[in-house]
Amino acid sequence: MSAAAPRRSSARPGSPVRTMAAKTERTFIAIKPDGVQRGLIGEIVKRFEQKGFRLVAMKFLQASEDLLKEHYIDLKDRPFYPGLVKYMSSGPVAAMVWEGLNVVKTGRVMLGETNPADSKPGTIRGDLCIEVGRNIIHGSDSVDSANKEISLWFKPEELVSYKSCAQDWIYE
Ligand code: DAT
Ligand code: MG
Repeated sequence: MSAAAPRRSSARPGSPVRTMAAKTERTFIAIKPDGVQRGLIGEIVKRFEQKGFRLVAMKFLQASEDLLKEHYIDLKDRPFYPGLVKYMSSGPVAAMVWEGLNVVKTGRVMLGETNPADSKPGTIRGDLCIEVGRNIIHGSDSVDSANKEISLWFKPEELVSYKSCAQDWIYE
């Protein structure tokens, strides 16, 4: 690339800030009650680990209807909202925060489409489930929603800081 190539980033020339920040992007991932009951926690965690993302927080809980109503507040006017809240609160979920470069967008690609029928093989929903109302996993759809969801589900002190020993083999 020539030195005069147009810059897409608004960061100062030569500034490492943008790259550093992007590697610490975080997303909220939750294995839903059907994923837990079907014994898929290990399979799903494995995919995020093997991709190279870093686990920041993880907890196993049966979420209250109030928490889930808030989590899905943007969908409150949809006809499936009451059923969704009921299903999500019907059993334990595994709630997690994962970190890495473009983890929000890449995480959504790894999940597949909302409806498993539209999800490609190789994605979590494409490989492991069939119906939209039992699609086994949640993943934040934007950095803004990720930040909101992480603070809804986790206290700041539950987010663990450490350097992964694989970091320098995952990023150049
Ligand atoms: P996603 O989970 O892919 O972000 P969403 O935010 O639009 O999808 O919806 C949240 C969840 O609501 C989704 O994972 C499953 C359920 N849902 C969405 N659309 C639905 C529908 N048409 N019928 C039943 N459940 C639906
Ligand atoms: Mg969503």
